[in-house]
This record gives sequence, structure tokens and C-alpha cells, in this order.
Amino acid sequence: PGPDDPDQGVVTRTRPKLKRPSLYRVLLLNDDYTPMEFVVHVVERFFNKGREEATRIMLHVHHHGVGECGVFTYEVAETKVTQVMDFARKNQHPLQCVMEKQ
Ligand code: NFA
Repeated sequence: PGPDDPDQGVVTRTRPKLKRPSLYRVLLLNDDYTPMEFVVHVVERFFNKGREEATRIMLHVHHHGVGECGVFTYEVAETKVTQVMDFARKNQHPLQCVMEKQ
């Protein structure tokens, strides 16, 4: 019921339709120059992984060319990509970080 929709004395309650946010994978790409230790540090620092998991992810990227660091909503994924790219550039490493819709 509402001002544009006068009811006839019958109360209807509607559930607002909740839509889940789309999710985005954040990926690191392999290259020949970025030191392994730097990549491990990036994964620990920006994706909140421990040393073991960060090393596993780094080695996956090293061997397969690409690997997932996490899955986030759009704005969080975008922020992670920007943070990693800024940090890599500041340290003069060519490491690339991208996001893709899941
Ligand atoms: N391939 C890089 C090296 O051998 C390490 C690396 C891993 C770079 C993952 C980028 C991403 N030094």
C-alpha cells in the first residue's frame, strides 16, 4: 500500500527483492622479472594470507601464468588491483594484477 496505490482495505506485505552483488576474482599474472619474494609479500599484505598460502599462490602463478588471490565485490576488487599495481610500480616491478567477473 502507498499514496499512489490506495488499497481497498487489504493489507499486503511485500519482501523487498534483494539482489546479491556480482563477485570478481582478483588475479596476479606471471612475468619473468618480479622477484618471488616480492610477490609473496604482495599476497600477504594485500590479500591477508599467511606465508604458506601466499607462497602457494605465488608458485601457482609462476607455474601456470595466472592465479587467484581472492574473490570480492566490485569496489573491493578494484581497490585491491589499484593497491597492488601502485605498490609494484613504486618498487619498479612489472607485476600485473587484474580483476574478472566470476
Ligand atoms: N616468474 C617470477 C620469477 O621467476 C616470479 C613471479 C611469480 C612473478 C608470480 C610474478 C608472479 N622471478
